[in-house]
Amino acid sequence: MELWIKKIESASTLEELESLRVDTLGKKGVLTIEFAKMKDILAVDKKSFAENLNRQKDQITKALDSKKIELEIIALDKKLQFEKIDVTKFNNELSCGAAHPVAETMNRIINYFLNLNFTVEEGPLVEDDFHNFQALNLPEYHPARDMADTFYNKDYTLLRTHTSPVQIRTMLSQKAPIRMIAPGTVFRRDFDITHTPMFHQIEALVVDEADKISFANLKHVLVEFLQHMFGEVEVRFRPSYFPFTEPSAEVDISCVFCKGSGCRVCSQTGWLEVLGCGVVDQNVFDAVGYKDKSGYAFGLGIERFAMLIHSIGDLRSLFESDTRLLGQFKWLLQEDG
Ligand code: 2NL
Repeated sequence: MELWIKKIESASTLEELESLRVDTLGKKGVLTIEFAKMKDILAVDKKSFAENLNRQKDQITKALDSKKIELEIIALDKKLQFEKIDVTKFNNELSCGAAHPVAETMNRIINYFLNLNFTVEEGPLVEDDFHNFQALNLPEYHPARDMADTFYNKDYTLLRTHTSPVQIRTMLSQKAPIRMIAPGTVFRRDFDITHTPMFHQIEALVVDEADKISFANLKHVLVEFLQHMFGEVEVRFRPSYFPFTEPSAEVDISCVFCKGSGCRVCSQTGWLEVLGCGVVDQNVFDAVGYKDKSGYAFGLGIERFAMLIHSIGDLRSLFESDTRLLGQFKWLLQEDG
């Protein structure tokens, strides 16, 4: 038995150890054969014979077990040497995605107004005439309702042409005060170098008791917002007209490319138009049953903002799904987390 113990102790692989186990404790192993002799042993000798065999079996089992643990540790060490992972190594081949510049710009604007405690409201893309036009002081024969500008369905529903119906729905379901933005997809029958039939808008609406909200409030919020988005720019308000606001204004920033000195992008004017705004027209409040209220609203096109922020020259490149465009925006993920 000493010999078997020695053999076990000098085994150098788990396979070798396993065959030693079979040779000793296996079905035809030396110890198993010894145990089988029990039946031929005289009754008086049986006890000491069995005790002796069991002791030997214990010794062999112990030797096998401890050698097994030893060899397993060695095998694991060997395996780890080959499978070592350097967690500090940078994998240049890892490729990650990027938010589309329109989505990223929309998120930036949403986050800005969330910080000002505005709520974010949503509504259906398929709208009806009341929410999209009538309630917004766009009467029945207004040119904006023209079949040439609006996608109408057979059942007289339509694809919303702006996100304003979301504000109408919000005013119909909530009481003032309201501070909200409505970001989303809108549709118009326009397709040329500067227009796509599907694009994105964010509109904002603030409503409170009569005389509480003024054009001055609107002007302050917009100047702060535009300087947050575009940096140190001049902001200019030009009188304009929208059916849903009175007074109304279009807002320009000094050209982000030439700093106002005149270039191709700003058509030598030094200014870029970025949004439209105004004080909510009383007719809109009447349409939603708001009494003695005051408010301001503004609306902007996300694509235009994205193009100005990222110096994208061609609107169509935003809709071509060319990964070479998206690839240029991966760094934004690292910056914003
Ligand atoms: C633009 C101009 C604007 C609004 C949108 C609005 C909505 C309600 C009431 C009053 Cl419910 N106004 N929206 C007001 C002024 C301008 O958008 O150029 N958008 C791209």
